[in-house]
Order: sequence, then C-alpha cells, then structure tokens
Amino acid sequence: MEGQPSMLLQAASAFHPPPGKKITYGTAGFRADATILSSTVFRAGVLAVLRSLKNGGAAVGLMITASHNPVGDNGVKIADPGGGMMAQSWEPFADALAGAATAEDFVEIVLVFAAKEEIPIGRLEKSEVLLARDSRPSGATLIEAAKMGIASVAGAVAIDMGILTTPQLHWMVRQRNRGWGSSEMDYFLQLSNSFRSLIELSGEEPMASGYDPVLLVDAANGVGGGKLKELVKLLGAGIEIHVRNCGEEGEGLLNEGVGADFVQKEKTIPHGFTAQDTGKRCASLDGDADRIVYFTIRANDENKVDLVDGDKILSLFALFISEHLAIIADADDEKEDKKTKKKTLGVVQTAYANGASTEFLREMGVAVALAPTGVKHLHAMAAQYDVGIYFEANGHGTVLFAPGFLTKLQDLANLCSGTMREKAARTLLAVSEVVNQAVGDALSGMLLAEVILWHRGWSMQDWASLYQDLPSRQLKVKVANRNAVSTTESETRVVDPPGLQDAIDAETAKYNAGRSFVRPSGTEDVVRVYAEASTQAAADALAASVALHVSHYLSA
Ligand code: G16
Repeated sequence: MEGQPSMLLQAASAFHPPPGKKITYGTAGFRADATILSSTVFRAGVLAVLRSLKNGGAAVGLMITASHNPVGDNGVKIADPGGGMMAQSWEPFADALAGAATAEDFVEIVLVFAAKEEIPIGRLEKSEVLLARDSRPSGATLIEAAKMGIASVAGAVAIDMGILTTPQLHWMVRQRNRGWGSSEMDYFLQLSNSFRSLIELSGEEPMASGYDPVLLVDAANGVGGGKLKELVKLLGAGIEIHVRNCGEEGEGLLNEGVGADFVQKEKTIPHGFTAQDTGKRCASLDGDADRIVYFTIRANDENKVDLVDGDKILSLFALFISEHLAIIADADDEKEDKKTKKKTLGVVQTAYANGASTEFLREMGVAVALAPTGVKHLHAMAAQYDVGIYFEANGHGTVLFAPGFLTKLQDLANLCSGTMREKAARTLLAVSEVVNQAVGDALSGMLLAEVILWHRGWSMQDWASLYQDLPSRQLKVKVANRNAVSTTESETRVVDPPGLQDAIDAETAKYNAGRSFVRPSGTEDVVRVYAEASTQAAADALAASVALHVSHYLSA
C-alpha cells in the first residue's frame, strides 16, 4: 500500500478496538468508559476529516466529552459545518468505522466509503477540524488520539481550541464557516451584548417586581462553571450570579450528586446547596454545559427541590416569543400564512415532556411536534418553522430562527422606526443573538430565561405556576442487552420484545391519567422507564411495575 492508504494503516495500527465490546454511535455520539475509547476517538478523528472533505473543506467540530455521564466515562460528539450534530445519514458509517476489527478493515471501510461518496481523500484538499474537550482528566490523552486520526489524512488540519463547553465548540464551528468571529471572546461578547440589549429593550423593571437579581448556579463540577464566571464579568449590573460546583479542590466529582441530570431525575438538592438557599432561584448545568434546569429548595423538606425543567423553560420562551410575534404580525402576514400554510412559531418536545406542558402550549395556540429523544431529532424539526423552539425535559434546547425570517425582522425594524413593532422586531433579533442557534446551550439559555423573568417581574413561583406538572417518575433498568428494545411512534410504543408493550398498556390502564413508555438509552447502558400519573405515589408505582416488566422481558 502506498500514499494515503499506507498513512491511514500505519496510524490506525497503533490503536486497537476493545476486544468483545461494541462501541456504537448513540444519542449524541460515542460514549463509553474512557479507558477503552482511544481507538474510537482516533477513528472519529478520521470521520471528522471525511465530513469536512465531503463539505468542501468547511470546518467540522470534534468534542471530547461524556456530558452527563460519570467522570470515568468519556466520548465524542461531532459538529457538522452548520454547527448542529453530525448528519444522521452518516451514523451507520460511524458505527462501521468504530466497529472495524482490525486496522486493515478500518482502512478498507474508509476507502470504500470515500469512493462511494466521492470524497477526495488523499488529494491534499483542504479540510479542517476544530477540536475541544471538557474538563474530564481522560480528555487530555484522548484528544491526542483524535489529532493522530486527523493527521492520518493528507492535508487535514486540526485546530485545538482547548477546554470548552460543547455548545461553545458548536457555536465556533457555525461562526467560522460563516466567516464570522469565532473566538471564545467573540462568544462571550455576543452573549453578553445581546443580553444587555434585551434588558435595554425591555425598558424599566415592572413595578412590584418579584424578580430576585440573585441566581445560584450548580455547575456540576464540570467545564461550565469557569466559563460562566468569565461570562458574568461582562454582564453588567442587574444580575448577580453565584457559581458553585466548578470542579475546584474540595468541591466533589463531576456529575456526582450534582448537575442538571441529577437534579432533574432525582429532584434532590445538589451538593454545595443547603437549606439556607431555600426559596432562592437556582439552576443546574450538566458536565459539558449543554443542559440547564432551574429549581428552588423546598421549605421544610430539606432534601427535595421544586423543579423547573426544560418543559417550563420552553413554555417561558414560547410565551415571550409569541407575545412579540403577535406585536409584529399584521393582516398581510396572516394572509400569507394561510396561503403557504407555514406556521411562524412551532415547538418540539419528546415523549418525556410532561403532559401538562404540552397541554399548556397547545392552549396557547402553539403548534407542538413530537420527536424521538436526541437533540439531532428535535433540531431538525424545529428548523422547519420561522421560529422553532425545541426542548427536552432534561434541559437540552434552544430557539432557531430561519434566515429569511431574520431578514424580515431586520427590514421591519428599519421600516417601523419608533413604533412598538420596531421594538418587538429588535427584541426578537436580540433573542436570536443571545441563544446559541447551533445547539442547546446552558449559558445562553440561562441568559434568555433571566431576561424574560426580569422583563415580566417574575419570581420562581410565578414561573413554576405557569402550569402544574403531572407527577412523574423516571427509572433506569440495567439489562443484558438494552438494544433488544426497539420502539416506534417517537419512542412511545415498544415493538420489540413482543409482549412488552401489552404489559405496559395493562399497567398504565390501572392509573388515572397514567402514561408510561420505555426506550433504550443511547448514552448509558440502561433501559429508561418513564411514568406519569395523577399522584406521585401512582407515578412511582406505575414506573416500578413497568421496570419489573422490562427486567422480566429482557432477562437472559
Ligand atoms: C444526550 C443528548 C440528549 C439526550 C441525552 C439522554 O445528552 O444530547 O438529546 O436527551 O443524551 O439520552 P439517552 O436517554 O439516550 O441516554 P448529553 O447531555 O448526555 O449529551
């Protein structure tokens, strides 16, 4: 073998896939115990270069992170040139690459795929991969494996952006490919400037405002804490953010008893927070800061929190945005909408969305679509609207603005100078800047939530009482092979193993307002169970009985 094939083979021969363990491309990329990941990460480096070559050399992102997983795990997320997750059509190829048993097999898979897809590998054509990692100790070695993968393709350039949050890297990829400023400082300035614009556009704080300028943030002992502290320096007066669980000496382990996943699933106070924080507005990020949930600590119930999850963040955003869309709408717009049947505002949720949130949004008159779990699914559906908001209950989400709609807003702002419509259009333009349109971003989502609460003069109680959540429970079931479960209808119905769905239906029928579904996790080695019912005891009982059926149907 000569040239490119030989370069690939030589480099790939230094990495061996873990024997007897299949690492697949899951909900958000590859994820596994960090000690068995180096071959997968090396191969993901090659994959990212091929993605770049396929897109004419545009920058692609490769993030080393395992997000909400324990500190011993790690993983890879790949950002496409637009800043979103890697195209799903490439996932089977990603699986084949990771699963190739030998270096020779790996090279053959690469070359066959490149020939089929007409990817100019080995011709020294421009290709670029932006790399970053979160704060996990294993990231330092793994990023070197990714660099070796990138270097094994002739002409490919790796740019190491250092330690970042996942959304920062996605944002940088999107910016760079548009020829816009893409440094970390550009990111902080865009968020802080648009935050301050939104505050100015909101005018005076409402009389008798219930908004408390103090916000306590649990940063999951991950990468988000330090980044948030940098951002806070640029926000100016009016908000006082205290960051805890930044992963500093004595603060504890990444994602252990802290962070958005813990708070949302356990509804329990994270480490670093005490009864003294009762009643304060608190928020939790996850390990790579692409999720956020809010909470307050319950009085007289020291361990428990009242959760304001992704569904309520989505509802808050939808209220604010639809209010502003209503101001700018005119008779012509309505006619046009009827003609094209295009909805201006739409929201996307998953089956995990609390039933009460979906009802609240529908009552608001907003179109609600259901997607399977995973930002990649929600993002694609939200992109079909002029303004699309997507959120998973676990706190992943953002707001997308169609490029044509942004132009329309800009024109309107210029035409209607001095009117309410101008102000509303400028507010929506600033919203499009404060949110990270590449992917859900805890820091940017937090700024938008804060602006809206400030604008409405709302306390956490005001926000929480938008609607009353139906009691729910989530459980994880460890099984021999989670992939023996397959689902349909946006993960709400089980197809395999046969009989399991009937058992779930029979259990659900026993409960008032009961709803339950199960699905294999794409990030952890478990089957997830979700149950909702009219009381907490009933939701707990339904989840427990469905979990037993899962264990039974998947045993042996
Ligand atoms: C990732 C995905 C999310 C998904 C979550 C859990 O989040 O980006 O869209 O909700 O995994 O997925 P699963 O239920 O399949 O384990 P993160 O924050 O872990 O990257």
